[in-house]
Amino acid sequence: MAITDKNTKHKVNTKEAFRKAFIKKVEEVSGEDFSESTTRHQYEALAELVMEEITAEWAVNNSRLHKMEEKQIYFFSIEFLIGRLLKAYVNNLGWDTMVEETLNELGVDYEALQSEEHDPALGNGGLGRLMACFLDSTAALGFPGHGNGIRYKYGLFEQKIINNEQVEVADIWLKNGYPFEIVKPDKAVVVKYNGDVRVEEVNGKMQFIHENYDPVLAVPYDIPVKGYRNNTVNSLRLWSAKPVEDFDLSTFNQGHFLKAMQRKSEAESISQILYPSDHGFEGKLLRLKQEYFFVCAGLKRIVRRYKKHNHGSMDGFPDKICIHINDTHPALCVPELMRILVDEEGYDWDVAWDMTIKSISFTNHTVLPEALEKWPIDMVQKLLPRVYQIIEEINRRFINDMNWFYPDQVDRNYSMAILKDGQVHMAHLAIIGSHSVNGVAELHSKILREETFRDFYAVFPDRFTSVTNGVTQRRFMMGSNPGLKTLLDDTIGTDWKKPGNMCSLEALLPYAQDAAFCQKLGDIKHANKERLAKYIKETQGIVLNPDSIFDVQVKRIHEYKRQLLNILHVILTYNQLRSNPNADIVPKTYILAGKAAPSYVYAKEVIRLINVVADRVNNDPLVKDKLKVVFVPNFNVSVAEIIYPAAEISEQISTAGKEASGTGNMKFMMNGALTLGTMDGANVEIAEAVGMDNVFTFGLSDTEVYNYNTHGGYRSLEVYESDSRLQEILGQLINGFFGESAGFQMIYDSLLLHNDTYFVLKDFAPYVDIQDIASNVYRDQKQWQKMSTINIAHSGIFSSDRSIEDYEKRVWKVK
Ligand code: RUG
Repeated sequence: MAITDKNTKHKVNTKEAFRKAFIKKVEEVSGEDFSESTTRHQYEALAELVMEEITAEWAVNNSRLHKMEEKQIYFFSIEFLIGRLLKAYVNNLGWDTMVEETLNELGVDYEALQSEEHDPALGNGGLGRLMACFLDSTAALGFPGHGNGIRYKYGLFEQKIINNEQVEVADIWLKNGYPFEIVKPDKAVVVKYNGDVRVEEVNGKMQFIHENYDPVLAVPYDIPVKGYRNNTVNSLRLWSAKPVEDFDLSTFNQGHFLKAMQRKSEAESISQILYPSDHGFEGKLLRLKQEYFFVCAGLKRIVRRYKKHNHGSMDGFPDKICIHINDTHPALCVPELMRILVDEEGYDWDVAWDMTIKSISFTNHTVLPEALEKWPIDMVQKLLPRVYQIIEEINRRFINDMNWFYPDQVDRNYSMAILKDGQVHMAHLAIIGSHSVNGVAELHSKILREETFRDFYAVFPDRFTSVTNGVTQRRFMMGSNPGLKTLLDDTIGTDWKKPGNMCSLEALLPYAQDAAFCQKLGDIKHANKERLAKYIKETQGIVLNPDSIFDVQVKRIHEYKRQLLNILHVILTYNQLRSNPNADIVPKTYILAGKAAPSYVYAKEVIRLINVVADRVNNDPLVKDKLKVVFVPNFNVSVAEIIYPAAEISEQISTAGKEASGTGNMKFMMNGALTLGTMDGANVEIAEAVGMDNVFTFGLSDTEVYNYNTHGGYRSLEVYESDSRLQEILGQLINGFFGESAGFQMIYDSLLLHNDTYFVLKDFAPYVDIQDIASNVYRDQKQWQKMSTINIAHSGIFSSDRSIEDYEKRVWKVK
């Protein structure tokens, strides 16, 4: 518990010292005697104490990093879904027992205190959460790795369910201030938009001068990323947009009050809101502005700092700096770094290109065509005139080289262009401008190589690699499932908790046969189910049966993730129970949660269907305790931390080939839930790790889906006509069964008239069968707990520590 770093100034390292410091701090923040303090005051006090401790370490760490002796990694990402930080800081400091015991003695409710922290929703889902897990693991492993993104004023909307429908409410996460950031106005930089590029010849060299531009100020806010019980403190830098002059006084003095205000709000709009779509391409100028904003500001600061500590030279930049781009949103790093190297640092194009490629690596996170970003050429040209010229030149040289090396493949060469069909293809830019391109699970990487980027793979085979995603066990297991953590410590010792060491959980394997261990594991799960049931009772008034199977699907609502398949099966079970209320079925509770992009009408219909079905089922006395359906509103990191430990079945049922990896599947697994899923994304590797006997798999393979799709899909009507269960269920969607106004024509049509793009009906029968198999296994609790133990024992490879170690070896080569 004691802080060992001798450079640490603060000495809150004994219970007594902490107790005193805490009481004093509460009195400072509240201006009242401790006995009068509110939970809010107590939260603010603890947050301040934690920050004082961490910032002291941060300063030491930063001055070491500034010397640039070690190679540094920068994650550029448009999303960082960090979740609440207080408890994670407390744990990483090694303060957990001290804090828990002291607060308990002082009569302070630690859980309530933690709930005072607004969960910052600065990401949509898997993409942003992955970055947060990677930051945690990078620091835990002692690597210098930092995040670079946007400090959105409004995070992802808060989801409410009103009349069974999703209603979006603004998420004002900064309303009460945020104690874990430090604003650094002295490190603000200017980002330039629009304007013209003038070319001038100076000493025989062309100079490109960007003028008449619209400047916007990027102001950094830094959040410390504290390593687990070590003295690494890295940084997450989030940029906020401000007008260069807070107020355009000259315009105002000329009487143009509105115009002066408009400049201010135009600048601020850049970091105003996180786009609520995690896959669809947002054809908005503002989105492009956002992408350039954090790329330009981030690179400027990295270059400045690098030069400052390297006598003003950029020569060794690629040996010391890794710019890792998280999907294509930061792909403008490629032309922007070229612009800095060529225009500002005076390098020849070829040298600059070599340095750029060596510095940048790219992770792709999706193969969905609608998510592969493209921007209209004229938009990029107007907004970013010099950057566009550089993209044009990169494209020209690339196509020239291709035509030189592969003169007989002109069509293929052109298909790989960055500029084509009037658009800038961001994935092509990212691949051409990076030394490493990876997918996020083995299957996904294979699809990238063989389908999506097949031509690029033929040209750059060595550039392609694969790194399977991972999640931080420190938040999603040790932090959120204390019962399990203690059981593991008592059973196999504490070594598994050391960063990078989670695979030693395999020592648990012999206990899969141990009745006493399995009994304890079952008891912990039951307690976690009771905790979730209590939360749902308190927040939604729905009473759950903790003895029923908790079958959970929580993730963004998307057609390809097929929440629809899940709910169609629920309707089937309901129909079966209505016709035979005494049927001998294992009681089941279906728990779903997730947000739909506000403009994604179909996904919102699926949410409505789930809620309508839940209403009907939960209020039907016929099914009593045998079937319950809950849609938990406003799924976010904090809610997730209550749900994962309570789950018994982890629904991972995407159409094969569509889910790049998934990371929820890993969080469920390490909490002992059994995966019920398709062979898609990282499910494949989960199945390989635990063996096919310890997962429930079903459905079409990615190859079968691909083959159907290359031949125009399958005939959903045929499946429908041959399955009376489907006829009844789909009929109920449109015949008023769920109430006069509760028709679901859009869903019905998508399945039958529009040929069921995501193979819901095709996979329905195998899904029903595997659900039955899972329920039957559940009757044998010994067998179930054995499978659960095997899943936990093999979950070590899905730690983000392992992912970071793989990136280190395959991509960054920091050591
Ligand atoms: O959909 C993918 C998930 O399969 C994956 O696990 C996650 C992290 O790699 O990224 C998700 N994703 C992809 N979110 N947004 C995108 C497209 O930008």
